[in-house]
Amino acid sequence: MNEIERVKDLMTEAGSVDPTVGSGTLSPHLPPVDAAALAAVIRGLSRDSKLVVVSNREPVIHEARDDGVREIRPASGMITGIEPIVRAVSGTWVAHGSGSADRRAVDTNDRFTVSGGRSSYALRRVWLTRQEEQGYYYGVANSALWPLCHIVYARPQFSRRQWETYRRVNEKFCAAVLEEIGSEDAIVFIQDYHLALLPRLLRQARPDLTIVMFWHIPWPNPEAFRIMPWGEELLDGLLGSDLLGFHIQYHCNNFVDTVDHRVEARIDRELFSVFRGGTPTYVRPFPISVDFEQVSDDAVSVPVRHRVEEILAAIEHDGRQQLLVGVDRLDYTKGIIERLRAVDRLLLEYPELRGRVTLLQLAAPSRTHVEAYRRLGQEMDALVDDINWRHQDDTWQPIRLLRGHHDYTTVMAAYQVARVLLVTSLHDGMNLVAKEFVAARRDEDGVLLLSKYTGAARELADAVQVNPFDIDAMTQALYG
Ligand code: ADQ
Repeated sequence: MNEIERVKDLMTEAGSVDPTVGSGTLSPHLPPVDAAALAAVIRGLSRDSKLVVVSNREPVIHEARDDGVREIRPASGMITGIEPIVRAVSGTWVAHGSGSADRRAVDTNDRFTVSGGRSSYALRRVWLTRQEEQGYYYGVANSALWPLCHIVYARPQFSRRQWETYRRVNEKFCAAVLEEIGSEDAIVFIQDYHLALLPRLLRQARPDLTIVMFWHIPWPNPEAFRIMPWGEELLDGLLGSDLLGFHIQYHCNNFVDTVDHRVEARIDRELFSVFRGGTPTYVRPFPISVDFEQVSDDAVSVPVRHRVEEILAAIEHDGRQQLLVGVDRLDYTKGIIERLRAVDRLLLEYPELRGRVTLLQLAAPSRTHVEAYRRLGQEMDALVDDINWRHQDDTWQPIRLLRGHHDYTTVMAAYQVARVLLVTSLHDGMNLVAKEFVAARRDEDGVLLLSKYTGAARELADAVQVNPFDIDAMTQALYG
């Protein structure tokens, strides 16, 4: 078995989840997926090599506040999934320095040491101009590729100028990675749709590198992908990797079918690999998960128990209400509007539930410079107002919206207070909120209402699975 194959086997083992089948109540029988297991995988590949993880989003952001500089951990499933790996092998993480105080925190080589937790690692920040951020991040990545890959009826926006910026920024990341590696052997582990051209750029500069790419979001079928004007270049970029990972086999199949339709390449369906330009790219599913034991322990810690009390006091919970909980980035793929409509309909159809059910929604603002996200925020606020106005009384409101980026303790506390956790994504590569909830609820007393269109739905067979586009069915699932 070659090294890539070995990694694939180990990662699949480490990332798989096998909860026992039941009736909607969770049993957290996940095998431990911890930093050590994932690190063992990467170490297998990089025994004598340096590990460099590359992503757009940085794992730690420094923000300037009135009272000094604050360190923020962004709400990102990519970071939740990948950080334990780089931490465990004390690797280097190259990412866009996006915080207002990021430059103040780095040394003369633009590096910052991320400590805390079990071990530390180096964060190398790449600086982007506002124009680069606009074209590459808000433009190609989040107005073209994100809607293209999720297929949730949000029309992708394509612009040649933005594509040129996207290419330039990928080149910038390439230069930073090469600088970090120097003349060493290295395995470069690239994250996500922001950096699709990076594998080929690195391959051309350093054919000896081991390049692993993980695509955290869905890959669409060839019919949906065909409208991408620079599809060939994007596919060629990805095919610079030795190993290309998606969460589930279905996305691997879509990717290989897309290659088949769009570029010249030799596809080996037995090995599930693509040959373009000499070296094979193995395409494999790695169902990413969370550090189950860690989350499980954190969820019952003293700070989380205190936060539970604080949350219940803040929403004036008087013990009579069952709490439905949502924890999301404010993103149109997460089905927040559909979830609100289902709660509204529940209260209309079953008025006896008024005063007895409350939805606590944590929503972290995201990509606020993209028009579609701004509109979503406005739509959500208007709908919450509307629903509360329709059903509330002097002592109770059906929807409690906690808008903002919440810390880990608050997220864990929200899982603890939930009778039902609502994950209603219209489409989602995996969805780690669902897995965190399973890990956090040792009491096996919470219910997970989970969209069928998440990668997680393939593994979490115990959850009550719903079609989030079908509001009536969601209403009935909530009532049941
Ligand atoms: P995301 O779309 O970011 O990830 P998800 O996997 O659910 O989605 O992870 C979100 C993470 O952010 C979780 O760790 C959660 O605790 C945290 N979070 C969510 N809302 C928050 C809030 N309001 N405040 C603070 N923290 C919050 C992308 C893909 C997913 C895929 C992951 C990992 O879209 O499909 O599962 O990458 O590959």
